[in-house]
Amino acid sequence: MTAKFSHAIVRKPGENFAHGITTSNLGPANYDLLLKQHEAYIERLKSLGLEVILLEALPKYPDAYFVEDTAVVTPDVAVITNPGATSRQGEEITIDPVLAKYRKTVRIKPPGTVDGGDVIEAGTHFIIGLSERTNKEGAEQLGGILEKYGNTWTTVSVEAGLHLKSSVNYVGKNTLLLTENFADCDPFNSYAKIVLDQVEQYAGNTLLINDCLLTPKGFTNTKIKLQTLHRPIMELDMSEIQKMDGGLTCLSLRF
Ligand code: CIR
Repeated sequence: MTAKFSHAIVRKPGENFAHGITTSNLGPANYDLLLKQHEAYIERLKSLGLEVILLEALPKYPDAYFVEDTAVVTPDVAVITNPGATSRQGEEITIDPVLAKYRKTVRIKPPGTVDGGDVIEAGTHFIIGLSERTNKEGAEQLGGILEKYGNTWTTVSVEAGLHLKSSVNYVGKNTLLLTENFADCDPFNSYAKIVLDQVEQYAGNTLLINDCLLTPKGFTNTKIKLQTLHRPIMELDMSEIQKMDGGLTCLSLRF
């Protein structure tokens, strides 16, 4: 069973968003369009019945609207991360009191680092990507906390892409949507797999909200493949957010 979400935390992108970290070569993002895409994302979450908690931009942290990286929220606990990028450390401090209204919060402590974008939640099983942002120490701390609440966990090495969820996402029905280079990884053996076309890798960042799949606009073959799951599919234009290395999951914390 996948958790049903009733809430989402999002944060407005700040005017200085362009100072955020990016490796993309898609050109500069347009702020007005980025804001419009962010607003459309919020409206979509609301239309799916979620109560959306909108936080103000954090001028000191141009990447702070990628709130997913600051916590891992389960039905029982909110684990506040220690983000792996130095320029993002401190974002999590502002998320703790917001989540504390809904869950007991527990912190990942240095030298452990974790970005929420590296953590796949598939029911009560968690797959933690070891990446440039999430280290072994952080994964072990997180795994230990998850275990305390009756969950299981494993790790997988992230050799390509920024975060694990840049390439692999749980889309319900015991199925993972993933890029070809993750298709043969052992931790994914017990799942059905939908493998993305090489040219549609970005659509790997598809977000399951309750029974609906939110997927980035313009990835036709992925949409066709997702139709085999017999769930409603909704597309959102993510062009500007993609330019900042972000995707659909990154923009919210769901619980
Ligand atoms: C970063 O590099 O940290 C941001 N520019 C993008 C973060 C995307 N977050 C995510 O995939 N969970």
